[in-house]
Amino acid sequence: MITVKNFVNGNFVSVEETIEDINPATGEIIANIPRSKANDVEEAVHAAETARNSWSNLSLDERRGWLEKIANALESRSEDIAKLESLDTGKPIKLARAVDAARSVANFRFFADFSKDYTEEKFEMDDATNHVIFKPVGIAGLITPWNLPLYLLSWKIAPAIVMGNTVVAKPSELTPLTANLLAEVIHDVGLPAGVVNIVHGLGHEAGQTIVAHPKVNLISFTGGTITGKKVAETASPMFKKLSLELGGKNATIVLDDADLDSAIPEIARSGFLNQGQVCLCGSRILISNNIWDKFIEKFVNFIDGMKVGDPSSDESDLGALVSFAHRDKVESYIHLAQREGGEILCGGERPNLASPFDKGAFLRPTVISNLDYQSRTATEEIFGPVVTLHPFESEEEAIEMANCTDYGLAGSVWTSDLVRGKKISEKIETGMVWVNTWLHRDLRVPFGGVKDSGVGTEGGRWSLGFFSQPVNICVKD
Ligand code: TXE
Repeated sequence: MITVKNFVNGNFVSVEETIEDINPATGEIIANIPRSKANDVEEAVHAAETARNSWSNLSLDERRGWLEKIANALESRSEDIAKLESLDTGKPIKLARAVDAARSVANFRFFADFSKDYTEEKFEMDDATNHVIFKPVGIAGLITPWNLPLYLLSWKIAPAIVMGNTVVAKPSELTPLTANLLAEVIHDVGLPAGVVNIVHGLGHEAGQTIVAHPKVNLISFTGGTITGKKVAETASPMFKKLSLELGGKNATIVLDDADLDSAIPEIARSGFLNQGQVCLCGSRILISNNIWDKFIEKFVNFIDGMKVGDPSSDESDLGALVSFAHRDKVESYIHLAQREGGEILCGGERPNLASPFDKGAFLRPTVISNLDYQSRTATEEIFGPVVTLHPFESEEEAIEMANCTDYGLAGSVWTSDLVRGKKISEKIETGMVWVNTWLHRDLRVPFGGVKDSGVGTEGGRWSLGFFSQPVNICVKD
């Protein structure tokens, strides 16, 4: 049993009440974590405020050096990250190693390196020079979800602190363990006290208190669209800098000239990576009528062969969903799909697993066809191992179908004609589109959605811009 404490002002501190943390693959309680209240958040904000001046007075190079130290120390604990992430989320350990552990280290290393040129911009006039400098915003409130816990927390902490802000972060109460590991790493490397504070607890308590705190100047939130609306309702009238990375219902468009043998494993990855619990997952697959039968046969065969089970086994392609409540939600969408006339081509039920995994929140990967593309199942975010298939006649129809949801995060197009692929991508109303690939990330590029998928853009210089305040100093010659 792991005991998790808050990390405030460089110390690990207990709070009065705790919450149980459950391993969703077995139902076992694995940790007790703090249920922080307003006074606990207050202490963290006070620590962040006290550390503000000295941290922002360090040079950019000095702060970059701290990021490198954190990256190296995190890297030496990569296997611990993978194990804890797999235990806490139910995801396969091979995924936690390749994605969660690797990317968490890479985030610190990337921003340490990439920020070196983000110093000052100059705009000359005939008789004056404008110097644009980048100041810290102040105290950053960072709120993160359970699907990619340390990956997303480090994606926010690294640019926030390198630009001179101090941080109060609240990880998801469902997956607190790797945030705790990061606190240990930060403690071990000796980062100045109060620069990063981590407060555990419930969203409507600790999370809401951070968002509403008058001394927290900036909020970066990743999570569900409904929660994002609540965060915006609180933060916007307080004129806080706000970034909301919310949900998606991303379309995967398969044109008739796609090379199905190479595309299908990638389309399957895009539908089912992390049990379909990635905001970028391609959960609506739009398929040209000309290849509909061929696609279905190959795709369903591939998905049926995916192995669901013990997350610690290298054999498992899918592990457990993050919680029993979340599996209930995903299953309720499978039932809705049946009521909406959908035909389940594979999955749709829980797998038969041996003890202790018979008690876990597992679900077989599910493929559904025969649904109207405007049905609720095909337009609402399910965030689980469920994809729907829809035929189209023409490119125009595919684009109309892709754009018919309230979301606008990502999408992918599969074709052997790259010009055609790029042309279609330009018409898709999302923040990101991949052609013949998916989740192929370059950390320098903008990341963010349109419509109900959020506001604000992170990634590369967009993150550095968000976590800093540009100030123009115009000097007359
Ligand atoms: O996330 P929440 P939930 C989607 C997905 C999922 C749905 C709900 O569809 O089924 O959202 O998931 C904190 N003020 N995504 O309910 O509530 C919370 O403690 C401040 C997509 O589990 O959005 C956690 O730290 N904070 C998504 C974080 O918000 C609050 C990833 C996210 O939790 C709060 C996760 C409040 N009032 C779910 N209420 C993605 N975009 O990747 C909650 N929180």
